[in-house]
Amino acid sequence: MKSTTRGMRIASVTGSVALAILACAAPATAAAPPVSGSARAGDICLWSGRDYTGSSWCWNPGNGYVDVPPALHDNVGSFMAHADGCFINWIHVPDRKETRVVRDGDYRRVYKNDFGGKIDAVAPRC
Ligand SMILES: [Ca+2]
Repeated sequence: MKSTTRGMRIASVTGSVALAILACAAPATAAAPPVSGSARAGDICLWSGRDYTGSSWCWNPGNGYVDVPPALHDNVGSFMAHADGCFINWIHVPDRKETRVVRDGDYRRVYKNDFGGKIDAVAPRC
C-alpha cells in the first residue's frame, strides 16, 4: 500500500519534471511571433512597425495579386506568414520586378532595413 503511494508520487514528480522540461522549451515558442491577433492561419500579415506594431494588413493567397495599402507601401517593418506567397518590388511595371519568396512559417520582427522598405505588392507566386 505504502509503496504504491510512493510509486504514484514518483510518477507525479516525473510528470512535474516533464512539465518543467516543457516549460524550459517554451521560450523558443515564446520567441516566435504571436499567432493570434490579426494574423490568421492562411494569411501573410504585414505591419508598418517592427515587432508587429503600427498599421497592419493581412493578405490571403485567395486574394491573388494585391498592391499593399499606402501605409505599408515601401514601409513594412515586420511580417508574419501563415501561407506561401511572394513580396514584390516593382522596378518598372509590368516587366521588371524584384521579388522575395515567402514560405508559411516565415517571419521577421525587423524588416524595414531589408526588403520591407521596398515592398509594393504581395502575390501567390513570384
Ligand atoms: Ca517599392
